[in-house]
Amino acid sequence: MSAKPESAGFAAEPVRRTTAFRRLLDSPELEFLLEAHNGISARIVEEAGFKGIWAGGLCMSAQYGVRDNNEASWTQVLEMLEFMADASNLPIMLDGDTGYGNFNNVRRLVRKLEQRNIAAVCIEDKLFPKTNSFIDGERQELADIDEFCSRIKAGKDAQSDDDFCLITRVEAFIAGWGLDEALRRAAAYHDAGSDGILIHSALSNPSEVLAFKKEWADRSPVVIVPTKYYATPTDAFREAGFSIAIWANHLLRAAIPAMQDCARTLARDENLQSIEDSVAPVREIFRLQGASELQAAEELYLPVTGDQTRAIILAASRGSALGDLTQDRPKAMVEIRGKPLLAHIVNAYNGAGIKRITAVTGYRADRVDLPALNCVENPDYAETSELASLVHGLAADDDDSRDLLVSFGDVIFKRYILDALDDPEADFQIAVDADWKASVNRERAADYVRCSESNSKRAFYRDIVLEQAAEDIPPEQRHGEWMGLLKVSARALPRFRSLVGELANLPDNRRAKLHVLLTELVRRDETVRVVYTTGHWLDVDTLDDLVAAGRFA
Ligand code: SPV
Ligand code: MG
Repeated sequence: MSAKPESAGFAAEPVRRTTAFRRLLDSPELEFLLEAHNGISARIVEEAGFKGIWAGGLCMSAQYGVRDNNEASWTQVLEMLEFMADASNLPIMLDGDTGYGNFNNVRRLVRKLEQRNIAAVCIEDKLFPKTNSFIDGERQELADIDEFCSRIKAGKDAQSDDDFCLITRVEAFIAGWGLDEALRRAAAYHDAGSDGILIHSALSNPSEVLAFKKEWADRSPVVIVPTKYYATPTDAFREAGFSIAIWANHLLRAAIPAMQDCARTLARDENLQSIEDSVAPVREIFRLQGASELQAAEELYLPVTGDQTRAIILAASRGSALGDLTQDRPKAMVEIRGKPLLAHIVNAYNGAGIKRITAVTGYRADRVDLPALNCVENPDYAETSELASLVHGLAADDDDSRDLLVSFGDVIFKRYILDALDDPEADFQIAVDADWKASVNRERAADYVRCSESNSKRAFYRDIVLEQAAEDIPPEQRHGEWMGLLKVSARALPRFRSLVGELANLPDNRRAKLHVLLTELVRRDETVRVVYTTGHWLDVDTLDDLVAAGRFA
């Protein structure tokens, strides 16, 4: 495929990782690969600015907790490579050990690596199962040259991308042979089609690799792993003309003392304070995982759920009618079937997928303590009422990107009523019990409503709107009782906020209840949609209500 010229107005094609690796190998500069052994370390290597990754056998086996003796299977290595290739865009060279067998294993390996977007593989002239070069290297047996060349040829024949690289690693020095053997092997491997030579040495000085490079000259690129001759200045490698230096194990080695220190400190101190400042914040893990990309994708793909709604529960009042029961707690915390009233309300919200809930507290605010509930206090609860509490609830959460539900801390309801307030077009929706007569004998103030139409089968198919809400609507004009549930669309929230603020500032409204707000919405030509239900809610005012609530819950 020919590259499209940028000047012709086409975007440049992304460089394939194989091509990127081949450029590193062929570059006249000394290039560097850093070791990575899993997805997160691969990302860290890329972020640090490296141009390529060494997927080293030592560190990959170590992160699995096994020895560098082919104890991890080659497919386990492959699986990890897949995570690494997903986590970074860099070309990765696999330390393919001996190729995991003979020519047949190597060609299958190459095909599988190409499928996983791995740019290169390095195989070493030893026998399966291999041993790490730094463990008794002199006792390690080298492969027969011809047999090893068959691995190289089969690997090269198997690749389908011309830029995929197969590097061969000469272990002659490791196994105690001299320069002549190293050169003899390198020449044979080169003739078999190898793209470059990795010359390895376990000496603490670079004499072996420098001697090799001097004789080999530029017959093909030469790669080194200076783990043992680490004290050599990097410029010495540059001057000698090496192609790539591999820092082969340093991320894992950096992590080991950090993990050991952290583990020992925690075992000794049994608290997290002493290590908190020396460990990465959790959000750094999220960043490295790319969590923000998923959040953006969720907004794009996931259906809108209840989580698009938040709630404010007005729970500031004592509920004196409950006598001793509210001596040391607000009404919302009185227990019904072993759980506070408020917990039943929170459960109904949670059941509808609503988690973000603010409770406005007042009387004995210290007793309102439920998990995952955000509390805000109305300090003037004794001299104010519902409207003032709502001001505090709105001020506590300025997220106007979600719809808002408002309800009372002493009203329990079935979850389906929340689901019924589901008109996406409506800016204001209220739940009204059409069966208001069922509770008319109770001695209590109730928020009655007059609507555009009474509840009926016909009404089910129509948009019913609120006309008035008040405690003193004459019985013949009542269409139902408002159960305290109001839903405000995110769209209307800015309007709603300013109206609530305006009304609450009027001196006459210091003790105003929410029906004042509903009627004012209507007066200002807002459409307040009415959703009729019959029953399935309960306003807890008296001891009798409490008994009924026990049955209801
Ligand atoms: C590796 O990193 O696994 C290597 C280099 O093969 S070495 O450990 O030096 O043999
Ligand atoms: Mg290795």
